[in-house]
Amino acid sequence: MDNIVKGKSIEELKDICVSLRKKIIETVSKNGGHLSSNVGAVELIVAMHYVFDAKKDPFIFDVSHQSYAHKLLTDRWDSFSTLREFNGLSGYTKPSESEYDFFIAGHSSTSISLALGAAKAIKLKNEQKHRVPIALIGDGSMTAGMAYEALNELGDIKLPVIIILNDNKMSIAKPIGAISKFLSHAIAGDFFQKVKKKTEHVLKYLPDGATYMAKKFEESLKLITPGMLFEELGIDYIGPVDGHNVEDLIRAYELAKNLNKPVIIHTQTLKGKGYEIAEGYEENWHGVGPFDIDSGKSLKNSDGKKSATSVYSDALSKLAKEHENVVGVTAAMPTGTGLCRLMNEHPTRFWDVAIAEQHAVTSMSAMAKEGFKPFITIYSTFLQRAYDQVIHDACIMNLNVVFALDRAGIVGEDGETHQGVFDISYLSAIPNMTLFAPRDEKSMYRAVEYAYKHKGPCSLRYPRGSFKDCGDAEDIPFELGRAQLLKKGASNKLIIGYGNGVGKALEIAKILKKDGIDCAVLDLRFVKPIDKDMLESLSHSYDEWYVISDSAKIGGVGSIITCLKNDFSWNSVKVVSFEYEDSFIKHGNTKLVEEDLEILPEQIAKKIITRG
Ligand SMILES: Cc1ncc(C[n+]2csc(CCOP(=O)(O)OP(=O)(O)O)c2C)c(N)n1
Repeated sequence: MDNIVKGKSIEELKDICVSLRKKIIETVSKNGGHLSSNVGAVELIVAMHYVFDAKKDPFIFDVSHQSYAHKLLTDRWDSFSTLREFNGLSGYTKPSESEYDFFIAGHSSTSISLALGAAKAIKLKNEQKHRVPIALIGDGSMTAGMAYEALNELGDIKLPVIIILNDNKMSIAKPIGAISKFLSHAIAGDFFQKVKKKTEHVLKYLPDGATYMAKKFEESLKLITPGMLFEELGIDYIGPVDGHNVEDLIRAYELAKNLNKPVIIHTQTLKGKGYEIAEGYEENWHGVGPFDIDSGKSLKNSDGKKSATSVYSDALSKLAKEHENVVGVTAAMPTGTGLCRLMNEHPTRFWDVAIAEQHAVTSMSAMAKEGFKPFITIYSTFLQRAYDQVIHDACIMNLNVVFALDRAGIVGEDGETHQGVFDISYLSAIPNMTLFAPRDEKSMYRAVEYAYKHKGPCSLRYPRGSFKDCGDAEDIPFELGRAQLLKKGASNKLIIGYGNGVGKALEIAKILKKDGIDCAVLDLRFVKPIDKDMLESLSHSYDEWYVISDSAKIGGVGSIITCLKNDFSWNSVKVVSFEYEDSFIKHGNTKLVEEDLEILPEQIAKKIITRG
């Protein structure tokens, strides 16, 4: 592929930016995606392709949700219409999709570590003259500990790595923490502005509006600029640079390239730039579904059902009003997790701690030690990052901590990096941990009530979007380790549902009934501790058990039941699990993904019939 930006004039580059923005807005308005992050990063990426070479320099996009312009500049213009579709382009970077994508990403704050790793490899391979890694990271992603672990080493070993900090003063929501305040405060400060003016005429060769903290000014400026933090860490600082001015960006990038050291270029951008409705601090334009470009109105057809997230948020709000010791935390997802409501209602008891899942778990563990009841509300996929804290700080101490896992199961268009399928496997192995799940809206209230009473660490999981319909199944309180038999059957078949799998189990039972097969249906409710007595008694009437749960098969519900069955020698019972097989699940519309995995209710019913 020819690099279409190399050698172009500034005016031509500006035109390229216009057409990239247009294409991004048009495509996202149809397919959904990360609108405001992408239009905000267009110039940063065009300048990257102008100064560096994506064929040899590792281009590393943090989270990579802002990489659309890079995709469009690297052979994917024509296929861009398939963005986030099943079998189409991913919404994130993906080396299997393009040789220009150095790495996958989806979880935040990995870019500086990746860049440093690449820099070590480049050095060992003696390729430093021709290659330099570039990490593009947002101010939101700079709130996570991992970024500082990498900076810590980078400042010490001083390999050439270029970090482009895209500071739009937004994470998904408002950025949290001292560091983001420091970045903006220092730049806006009066004193800084005065010194900057003085410095500018000395450093005329630098980009307009930018100030390179050259050595001789270093000491005087250190105390008042955001460069302070980075320079103290041993990383050169260039900035602030207008992140929508390609010319300034090119000059800053070239300067950084020539330094041959670790450098951070602090750029300032406007999230949503170029699509007026989304510009600025509009959290709801971070990730969007299809929308009308003129009005900005969503085109998504609502099924009229409440999302599991908002039911959880309602239930927790009720609980928090009743009990003063209820507290809670989200890691940079106040709206996504529904905790924003709690943060408004009880601003002293609910916190957004930024992209800091590990810190969220450990700090809430200490609150539990002090007698509070924390609801740690995190997406299933993001709790992976805090696995050690779950074991080391919550479970060994056997603390009264609740893990509320949102987006458990297949999440759709975000794909591999975001699927919430591993939590049962990774949590069930931990001593003291109790795992349970609501099946529908009504049982979510019961689950949240139960979580409050439970002694020791526990976790409840619920899906993205709304629960599957469970009809008028009796609404009973959760009781530790107790399942609920929803329906007896005349055949030898028992369908065991867990969480959102219960609605699906009922649907499968309905389909099979039409074929003359009358199955029993069990809502397992607890996967740990599991209802041994109920399962033992059911083994006398039903010897074919089918497990339905939105979770990985290995270590999932079926495997827990199989272990139990073997322990208790119910050898006549056959257990078949329809959980996810041992491979990463692709992105795309959830129904299409499930169809591909052959786990739609009709497909499962067919398989059960075929087994006889
Ligand atoms: C470990 C982890 N936690 C949470 C998220 C969800 N998330 C995706 S993007 C984002 C905000 C990133 O903000 P920033 O880096 O400033 O990028 P911007 O979209 O503002 O350009 C968050 C919290 C994530 N991707 N990874």
